[in-house]
Amino acid sequence: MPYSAHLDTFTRDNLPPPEAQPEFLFELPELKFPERMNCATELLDRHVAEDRGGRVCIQAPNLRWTYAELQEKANRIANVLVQDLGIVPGNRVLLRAPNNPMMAACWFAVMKVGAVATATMPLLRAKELKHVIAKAKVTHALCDLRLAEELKLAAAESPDLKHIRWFNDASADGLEAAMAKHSAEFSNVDTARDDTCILAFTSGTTGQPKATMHFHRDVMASCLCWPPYVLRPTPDDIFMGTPPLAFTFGLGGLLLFPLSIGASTVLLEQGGPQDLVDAVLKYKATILFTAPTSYRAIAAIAGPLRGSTLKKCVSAGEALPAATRALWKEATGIEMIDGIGATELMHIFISADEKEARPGATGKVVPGYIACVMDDSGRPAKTGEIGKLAVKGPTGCRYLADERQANYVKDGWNYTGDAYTLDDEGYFHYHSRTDDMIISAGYNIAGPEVEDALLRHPKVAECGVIGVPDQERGQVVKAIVVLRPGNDPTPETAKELQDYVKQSIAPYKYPRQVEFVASLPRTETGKLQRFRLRAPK
Ligand code: 3UK
Repeated sequence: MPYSAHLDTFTRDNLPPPEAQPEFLFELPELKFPERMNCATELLDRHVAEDRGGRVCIQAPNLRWTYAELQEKANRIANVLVQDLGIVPGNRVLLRAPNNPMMAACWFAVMKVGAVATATMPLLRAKELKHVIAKAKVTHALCDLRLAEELKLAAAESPDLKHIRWFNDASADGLEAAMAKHSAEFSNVDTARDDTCILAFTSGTTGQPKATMHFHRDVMASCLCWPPYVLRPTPDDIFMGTPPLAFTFGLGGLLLFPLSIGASTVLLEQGGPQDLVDAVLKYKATILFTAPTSYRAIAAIAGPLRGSTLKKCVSAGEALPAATRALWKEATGIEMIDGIGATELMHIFISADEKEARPGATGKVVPGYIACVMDDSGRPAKTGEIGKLAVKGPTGCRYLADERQANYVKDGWNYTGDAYTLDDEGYFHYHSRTDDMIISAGYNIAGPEVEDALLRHPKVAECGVIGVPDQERGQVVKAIVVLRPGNDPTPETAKELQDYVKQSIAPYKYPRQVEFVASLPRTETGKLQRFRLRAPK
């Protein structure tokens, strides 16, 4: 048996069998990890041990913690978990809060005690929480008092979940009161590099969410590939953004990556366009992480960001339309860094920095990974030919006890479910989700390309393009459009948009149907829920 610090072997027992797992690559010298490692030691304690304890680590409204202060909080919470709540290495701890410093301290405490962090999106309701708790066999929960209601409902029907502590709670039985009774010292559990430390649930636009398993070494690998090779931050950078810490895009961009290099992060509970513009100026943020739609919404009021401290803007979660890239550059002067990542692979594996960026392309494969566009028989497609994106690297898909493992991993490759082309300069171009390709009168049409064309029209705020069943053509292209304020949802406007698309891309791609709506259905991670657009009303 390989070494493990887990006394509760639930995650190890529920790994996919070796033959169902992807191949893992550790070619880069920095990815040769020691057999035992704890990512909290690397990301947090190391800075204090190396005399950087006094540096600013996390800021939030009316709060500023140094590395030493975050370490102290995390140690106290770790002591509460072990001494008051009887945690055992390998137990699953549900974490639930808006993005705030206590959430970060709890996350590190869970790493320190060798347990498994199961963070949940703030908007989840009791029914969804119950599923997470049952699937991950959650035994403990640390939750922001303001999000207590739904968790209490779920806990009442979840016999596995025995211990809950509320934080940002001033009462005598809150987590803060318990922390005050415990030591600020804690010696981290000596976990194995391949002990699971997070269970990240997929945002799941369809079907039951899947739990992806990541090891201590995966957390470190995500910090050692895309950040140093593409983002290239410095210890003086100030990170900021909107993705929830329960989403690995947010966990990496707003917590792991800044801490991995001794930089600082700003955690905001509110991520509306005006909140973000104000916060960038107030905290002098230099790096911003958010989704394409959010950049589009901020662009309208982004004037003050031009010439500000903001230098790097990262977009992920959904394809970045070339129209949005252009709009952002016009508004701020900044060329965005696009990157495709996935919960299954922890973070970004294809991307381009601000100098290498090409409108309409996601970028090149990130060092540490290899990527390929495959044809239907699982062989590399020809240059320029549309196929399925397949990836391998130091991280990869392991679904906890889930038959759908075989859909994502084939022949050692991770299939992300995206249709891509590769050009002869090594740039990968996104077309659509594999199952979202529209087939109309024998033509393959990628919805996002039509969306990009529509987004260039000055009357369009947001849009989604889908295929709807049609007797004659199999499917026809339908656009669902949110107009900018002051424009009328009339047949004339629809005709104007149709003509506009016909003029900018191949005419057979134009939307034969146009519907105007007030807003589009999106996940908490900013993704358009196409299946809801397709559902008959
Ligand atoms: C889509 C993109 C085109 C794509 C994520 C960065 O989004 C993340 O993880 P999810 O598991 O979804 C994965 C899927 O989302 N996608 C994401 N980024 C892009 N499509 N261009 C992009 N730049 O369909 C992918 O398969 O929610 C993103 C870091 C960590 C993440 N978890």
